[in-house]
Amino acid sequence: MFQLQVEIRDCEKRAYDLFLQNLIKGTSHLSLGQEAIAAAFGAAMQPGDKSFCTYRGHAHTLARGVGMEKMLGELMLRDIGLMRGKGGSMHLTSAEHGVMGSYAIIGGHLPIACGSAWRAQYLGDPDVAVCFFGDGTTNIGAFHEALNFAVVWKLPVVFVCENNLYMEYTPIGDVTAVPHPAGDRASAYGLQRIVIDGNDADVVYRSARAALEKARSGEGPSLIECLTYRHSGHSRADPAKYRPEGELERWLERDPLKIYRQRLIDFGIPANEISRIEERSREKVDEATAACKASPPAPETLLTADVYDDGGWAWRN
Ligand SMILES: Cc1ncc(C[n+]2csc(CCOP(=O)(O)OP(=O)(O)O)c2C)c(N)n1
Ligand SMILES: [Mg+2]
Repeated sequence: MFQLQVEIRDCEKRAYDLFLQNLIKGTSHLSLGQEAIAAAFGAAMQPGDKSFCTYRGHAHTLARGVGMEKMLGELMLRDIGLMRGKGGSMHLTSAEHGVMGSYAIIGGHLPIACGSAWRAQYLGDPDVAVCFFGDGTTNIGAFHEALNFAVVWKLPVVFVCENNLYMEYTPIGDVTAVPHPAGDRASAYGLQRIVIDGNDADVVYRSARAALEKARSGEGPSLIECLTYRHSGHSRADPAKYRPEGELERWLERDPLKIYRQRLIDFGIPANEISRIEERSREKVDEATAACKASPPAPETLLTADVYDDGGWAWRN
């Protein structure tokens, strides 16, 4: 989990650098500071499980085993990218890895995750749907509809709220009736209130394992609220000036990588072994960046590829 967190951090930082170099176009939303949640769930999930994430989905996609080359290549809209450059940052999808899409419409993917879980239940498949979303999403109707539906049908789905205190630029506390936007609403759906430290990967891992086992054994859904903080702005156009002074610094003290690095040292892992993981991650990002830069842009023919299930399109015009 340490390696995964380091790799996600380095990959996200590189994505930012590439944007500044004008090699990544359009917007994107980084998970800097929120790595522990994706890494812990990535470690706890089984290969057949399905994940559903938002536009802030680079971390969750990497955590399911999608390589850095495919990730950065997709952000750079290169042929080497995960979807050959057709999707970009906000639509990362890889059915092969169980990454069933990144959704830009707030709350839109919660009912879709229910659909996936319903399919598994109906067919008797063992996979669980894990749905990641932000605190702001809890004020959207689809959140409440999906929770009710999942509980009534006892669906194998785990809802994971990443409470980073902000919905775009608005503090979630200013617009929400309860202090914990997901946890405090769980009882309305007959669910246990689970509010955890989302910056400690071990804490998230234990909670993830319990919820996945519950879902897999036919005991129905869970709702987990993970407390965390994004180190940068909402998207890269956002300098995050609206945050009160000292808030970022306080959260940097609780940086998930810092916490986990210290945990490894406390466990007696030699410092050089930890550094080796960090160095290897930087090398991997450099190698991936070079491969992406060498890759051609997405071909124009891609525009009309994969539009129809049967592969054809011309005869429809
Ligand atoms: C239905 C809908 N309304 C508004 C938006 C614009 N929007 C994009 S991100 C965002 C904030 C979401 O905040 P949160 O759920 O806390 O996720 P975070 O960005 O913090 O991860 C909003 C309002 C949208 N994408 N979809
Ligand atoms: Mg948020």
